[in-house]
Amino acid sequence: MAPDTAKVLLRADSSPYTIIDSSSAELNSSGNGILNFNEALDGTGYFIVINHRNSIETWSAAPQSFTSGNLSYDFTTSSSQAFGSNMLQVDNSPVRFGIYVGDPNKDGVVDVSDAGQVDNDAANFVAGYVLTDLNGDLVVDVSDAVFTDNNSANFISKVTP
Ligand SMILES: [Ca+2]
Ligand SMILES: [Ca+2]
Repeated sequence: MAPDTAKVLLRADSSPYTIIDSSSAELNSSGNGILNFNEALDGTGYFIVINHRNSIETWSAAPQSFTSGNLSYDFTTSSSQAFGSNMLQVDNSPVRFGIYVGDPNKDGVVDVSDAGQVDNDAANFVAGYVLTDLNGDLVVDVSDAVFTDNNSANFISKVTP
């Protein structure tokens, strides 16, 4: 993947799933990142919520807890690592899953309004670190529009408890 910043929230394990803490870090080309949280407690369950600038917000399948100040969670091993299995297989060897991209207006749904935004920027040859560059190559073109087209056709939206 193209390295990019993700914001990760820790949310309480029961309704209304209050935001307990948040942290941002750049995820590397393997999708790994180390985040520091100041408010998290050992032995308390938190949903891990990934927020990325133009992707669908994605929650961990179940609450996770810290032990001795550490928590490791890998979303990529199976779609079932995400709440509602809301991820897509992005590689066969090794098998890897990723969160859905294509929500530059960040309303939790990939639909025609996102596709319109990408199509407009592609028509205007927009380049750089912009929300409509969905594959992270710093250019907005038809290869980005494929994501909004496919994911809107499949009615991709965020799935939360
Ligand atoms: Ca959207
Ligand atoms: Ca692009």
